[in-house]
Amino acid sequence: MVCASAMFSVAAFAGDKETLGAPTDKAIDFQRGASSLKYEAISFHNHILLPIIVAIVVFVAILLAICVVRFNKKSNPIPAKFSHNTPIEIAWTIIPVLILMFISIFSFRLLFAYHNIPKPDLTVKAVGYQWYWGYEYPDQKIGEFTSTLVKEDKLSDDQRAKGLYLLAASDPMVVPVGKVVRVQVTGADVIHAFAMPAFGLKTDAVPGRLNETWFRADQIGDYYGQCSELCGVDHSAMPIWIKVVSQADFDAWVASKGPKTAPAAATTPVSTTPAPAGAAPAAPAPAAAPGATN
Ligand SMILES: [Cu+2]
Repeated sequence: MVCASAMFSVAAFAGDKETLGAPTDKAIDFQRGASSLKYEAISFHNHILLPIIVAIVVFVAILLAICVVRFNKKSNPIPAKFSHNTPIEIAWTIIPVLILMFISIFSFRLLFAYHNIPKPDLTVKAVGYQWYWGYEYPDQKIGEFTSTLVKEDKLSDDQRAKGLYLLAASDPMVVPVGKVVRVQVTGADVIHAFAMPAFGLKTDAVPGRLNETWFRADQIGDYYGQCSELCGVDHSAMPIWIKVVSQADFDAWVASKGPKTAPAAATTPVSTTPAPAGAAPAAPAPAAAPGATN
């Protein structure tokens, strides 16, 4: 079993794939998305908000220029005395309301898209701890395993080349491509936030509360995010690594990770940094960890 897992971990994740989430040199726009929610969020920004913002800025700049040129002391020595203009006041109240209503149509549409989770193919529970993440697959009977930061001096050359400082994690959340993944998010100690820019996700991990979000990854690859709620001294050391694989690879990963009957205390943590007591990963031997390949 261990041998098969080791072979799997070498072979399964090879080949060209997407890597999103690392900083990109000289980039100014949003990072590319890899899920429908993110495409819609980017489209909402680029096609609805941005034109409206630009139009308003141009309009106000023109008004300002007119005021500066036509109503300065030299060209308008005797200023008008009136201070009210009812039609204009009605217009500058109604028009912004109409603009906001127009924006809200698209804003609510996006909000509902986030809220109305399609029938999930897979459920993953993500638990935020000070300072690492735990992932659990209840339907696959995979008990919680932890995902900790790969420290800077432990980064592989590949990770270094991809700019994965503070993004590389010991173990990924593995999900199949093209499937609806429901993520249940909670916190074990303080409030954290599960954020994955490539999928347009940011959901608070609140102790005692189970929040839900979802995504459907379009492309096989590695996606990186970070805890996005200030949660203590190592807040910056809580990377989130989602590994999107083919269904076959996912099934193989589930089999390698599979339900274990051995007590958790007997297993060796796969993390590069030791997880605190009580959070012993239910993972098998380190050889089975896909993280070892990256
Ligand atoms: Cu956190």
